[in-house]
Amino acid sequence: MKPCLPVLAPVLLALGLLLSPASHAAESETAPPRPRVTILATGGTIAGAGASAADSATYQAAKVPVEQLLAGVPQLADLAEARGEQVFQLASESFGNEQLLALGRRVAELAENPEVDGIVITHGTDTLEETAYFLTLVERTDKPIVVVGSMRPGTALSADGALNLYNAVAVAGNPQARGKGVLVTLNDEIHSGRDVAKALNIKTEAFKSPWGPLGMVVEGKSYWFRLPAKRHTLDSEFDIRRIDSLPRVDIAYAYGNLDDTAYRAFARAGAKAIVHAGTGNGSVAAPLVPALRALREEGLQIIRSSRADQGGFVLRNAEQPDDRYDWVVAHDLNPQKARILAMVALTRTQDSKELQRIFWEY
Ligand code: DAS
Repeated sequence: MKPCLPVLAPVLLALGLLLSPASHAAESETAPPRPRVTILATGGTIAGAGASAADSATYQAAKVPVEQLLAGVPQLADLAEARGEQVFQLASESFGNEQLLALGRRVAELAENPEVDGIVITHGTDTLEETAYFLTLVERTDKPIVVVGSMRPGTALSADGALNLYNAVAVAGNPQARGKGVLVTLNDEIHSGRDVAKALNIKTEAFKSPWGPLGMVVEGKSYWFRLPAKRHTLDSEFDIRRIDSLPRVDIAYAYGNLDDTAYRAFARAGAKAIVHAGTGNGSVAAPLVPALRALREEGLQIIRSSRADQGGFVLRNAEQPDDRYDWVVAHDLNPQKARILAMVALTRTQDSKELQRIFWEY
């Protein structure tokens, strides 16, 4: 005859295998409060929708509102008290300086709010790396700020957005994520907002950091292996609350047979700096040097970076006499990140030696 539970209960209780209703209630009363995470939605594929489940690459980005994103992942409630806010509904290739500033200001307001423990930003993947770097430069907080996107729309088979969002909220609610700069989580990895870039445009394993991810997030738990080495957030000299506008900085992509047409056009359009996305070690074709030197003499900053897609490593006076030409080198920043740093730095200095210090430190 099977012994019934009332007989077994005292034994199970004694063994701690069965919590009495009272201790259950006590346990839930003693469970730590869930972190309060705000999710700022801006659009992108993570909010995308395709016509059929087989459409993993053919879809419209920036369609699904934030309430629906959150409703699609009810497990978020196990991780945090999550609330959503729709900041924009854009494919991120359409982000401009105005979106960067508006998003940065909203993040700063939330970071100052004692009722907010962490912030997640859902974002298109095309310019996610630029936004993440911008925020790491200008947000003066140690609260976790996690930028997340997806490579497939939520309507597709094996969509990656729901788990990416779950992991992003897990990291944003994790006190261990404090003070590590702005983070990017996709594909189970935790990357530094400074280092990460979109290396592939079709795989879920799209984002790479040349020096490796900071960690992993698996089943909502974060595992850390490295820390950022460059200045960021609380250690930054920049503050979104003191930036009214961003100067124009353009990127000229180098290739064989390039002439100075693009550089002169950018200068005429009012660029304060041009990032030269050079071949190899940020090389500059000989016929181009006089034009870039002339632009420098007219007051425009020249910043040498590398078009190498796994990240460059441009050193001063290696390929070009930067000291003599008074040019700046972008160190290991790719051209699009060099542009972000140049814009932010130019809000505080026009001095090329100060600019170079900033490129070494950030
Ligand atoms: N167009 C892309 C963007 O919004 C879609 C994506 O991959 O998120 O960045």
